[in-house]
Amino acid sequence: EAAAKAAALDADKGAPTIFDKIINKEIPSNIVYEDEKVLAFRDINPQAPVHVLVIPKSRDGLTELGKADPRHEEILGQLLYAAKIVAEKEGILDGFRVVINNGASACQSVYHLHLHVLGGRQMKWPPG
Ligand code: DGP
Repeated sequence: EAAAKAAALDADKGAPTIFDKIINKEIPSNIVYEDEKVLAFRDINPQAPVHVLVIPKSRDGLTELGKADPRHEEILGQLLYAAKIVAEKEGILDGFRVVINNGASACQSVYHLHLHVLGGRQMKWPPG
């Protein structure tokens, strides 16, 4: 928990991120779903039996959800729909959670918008 907070505070919000390298296949990832606009791959530090990140292939200013403006409406819908496809592929449609951490106080550590798709266990509420 402390490490996550430290990483969040250290993040440079404007810089290219590790996700660019994942998108460009410069570093390997375990891809679950891909289309023209969206990439979904397994989180390196899974918090549930299924933990997949869904990202736009083009960041286009979407370092975080709070930076969204009307031009992002279409990709935001595509990301959420891709989260459903991932849940279906992973067999967790009966129960899954979609999370977006926005900003340091939410422990966002990578400034390229991403949806966490979590499932495969009983999720708790409220989240931490
Ligand atoms: P967040 O804290 O919401 O910004 O989540 C960022 C997530 O990205 C975190 O759960 C760990 C994951 N992550 C960071 N670096 C890598 C990587 O190189 N590969 C993969 N697969 N996931 C990564």
